[in-house]
Amino acid sequence: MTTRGRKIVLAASDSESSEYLRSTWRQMLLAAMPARYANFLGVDWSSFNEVASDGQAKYVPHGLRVVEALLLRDFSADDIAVCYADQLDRFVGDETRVVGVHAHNPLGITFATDVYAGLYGRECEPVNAVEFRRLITHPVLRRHKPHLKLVVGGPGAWQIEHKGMQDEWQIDCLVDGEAEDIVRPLFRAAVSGQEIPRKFEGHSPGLESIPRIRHRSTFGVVEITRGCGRGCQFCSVALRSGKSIPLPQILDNVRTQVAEGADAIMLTTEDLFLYEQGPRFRTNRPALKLMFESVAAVEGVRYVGLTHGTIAPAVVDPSIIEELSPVAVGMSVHRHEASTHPDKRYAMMFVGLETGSVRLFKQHMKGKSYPFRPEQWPDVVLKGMEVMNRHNWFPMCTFILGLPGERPEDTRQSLDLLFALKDAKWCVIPTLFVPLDETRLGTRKSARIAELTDLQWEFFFTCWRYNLDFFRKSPWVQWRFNLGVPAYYYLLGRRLVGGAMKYPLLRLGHFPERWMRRRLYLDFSGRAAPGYRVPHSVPIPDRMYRPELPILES
Ligand code: B12
Ligand code: SF4
Repeated sequence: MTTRGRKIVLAASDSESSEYLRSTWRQMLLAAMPARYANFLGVDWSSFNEVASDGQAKYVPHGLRVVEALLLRDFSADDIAVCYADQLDRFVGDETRVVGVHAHNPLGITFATDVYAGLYGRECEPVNAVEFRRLITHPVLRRHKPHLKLVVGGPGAWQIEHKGMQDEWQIDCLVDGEAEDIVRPLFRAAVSGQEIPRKFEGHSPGLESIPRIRHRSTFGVVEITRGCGRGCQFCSVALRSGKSIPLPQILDNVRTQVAEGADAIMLTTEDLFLYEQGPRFRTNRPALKLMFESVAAVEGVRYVGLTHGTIAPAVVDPSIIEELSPVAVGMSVHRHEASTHPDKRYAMMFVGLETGSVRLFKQHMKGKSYPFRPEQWPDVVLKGMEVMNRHNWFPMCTFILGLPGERPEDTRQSLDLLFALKDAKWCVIPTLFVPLDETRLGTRKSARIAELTDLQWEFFFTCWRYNLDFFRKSPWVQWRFNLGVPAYYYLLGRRLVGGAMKYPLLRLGHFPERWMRRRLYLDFSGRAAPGYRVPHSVPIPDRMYRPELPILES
């Protein structure tokens, strides 16, 4: 049987589209979990993506919705279908000319993903990679390849070039970076059968080029800013020029999501505190508050979630956190016993802490602490965490192990900072350095699991020990886990990475500290106090920086 198909088909993989239980955690787990063991660990994802009655996807990653909105300026809705892998053969047919695929993390080789799958063996791929391959090698694409062009774009498109998979997957064009100015001419050319370039580099578009979306995005993602000027050398979004999306456009996008069944909105940004910022990264408190309250007031919105934010603004002006909390905490989907909110809710925001080493901080990310100096970074982290926790913000923080030039004393400083955060309410995710293409560290060497030092393993597993202790639900599960730790080490871990992980891993499994005291840097026996303390206040050294002035007057 032949299908006519749609002229343009847009697709995203199941694991990148999933919003099961409104849990970003779960989606991130899918990105990091070894596919081979996913079923065994009881993790399902495909069956949870909802499909509309005509077979189209109910929600896909926001970037693909932006592409769709741009294409709807040149093509009619009947020319375009947006779907998941399982429905591709309903829409790709004889008349299809372009298939556009979104790639968030297509090979699972970015921060935090391959490291976790790698703990199960080199040949273990994360779920994301397996799901993306299932989509991009779908038989219907091969069958109709002679008359269609395959275009892949999204924040992870670089991974395909990096791993040399473009030809094997018969991808005609890879689009790297922001695509507002590229999509329309590219798809018009492809639809009319013209040759298209093998690769396009996107550049930051003008604000007016970013369209209002027409259909629902995964997790109700609504962009509030794009770009970030803090300039961290390992970060790809550092290269995007900064802008805030106008409030009417934000609210239209919220209404679009709600009209299609979303009850949760995720305010998406590289840094929440950059929204309508003033000079020198000054937080625009009134604008932020108005935006939060306006989004929360849209009928049908039950939950509001956050993506990323820096920690320095919470130290500059703690009242920002307090003022945003009625929405950020009160409408959060997350709950934890440690919250003092009446419904036990807490706000979760991704915060990149990355290192405790002032030397590495200065070298690779000194803009992150502004208006504070790099030397104040540990104080900024400790004070910022105190402020956030006080208002029931339990951030999810990342650290990067193996940054270029990392020495043992740098890892020790990160361990010292980690130890000082032992009572914090947070989740801490250790990741390994990955040189993202086109970043300033793009040509440097990746950190590798097999080369981690014993100090780095100690950092890695101490983070997870904190997380287990903070998020543990049942002592029975914990007990089973503790027993599994030595089994994992002797059956697999030792063979994969050698002995460097042994004692840190035993700490993860709650083995008595007296067995490990002489083998590990941090003393968990209770006799040693952390080297850092939460400061009473952190002075702002830049006299030109005047947080007390209203934005317009500074
Ligand atoms: C929201 C978000 C999430 C959410 C929701 C993800 C989802 N599936 O919808 C959550 C929290 C779940 C998440 C998880 C992860 N994320 Co995420 N996420 C983001 C965030 C903050 C916003 C994405 C977004 O919607 N941006 C706005 C849209 C408009 O931008 P865009 O997607 O890039 O789309 C543009 C272009 O890429 C292009 N485009 C997009 N699709 C297509 C398709 C075609 C055909 C074409 C031509 C063009 C095109 O056009 C768009 C307009 O310019 C970004 C950071 C950022 N600000 O972009 C990180 C980011 C994309 N995530 C990242 C990572 C690493 C992850 C995880 C792997 C984290 C982890 N270790 O677990 C997981 C993977 C999850 C998964 N299963 O895929 C990295 C990607 C790094 C990389 N380049 O490889 C980013 C850049 C964050 C960072 N700074 O490190 N993420
Ligand atoms: S602060 Fe965050 S988004 Fe901005 S450049 Fe640094 S890592 Fe990237």
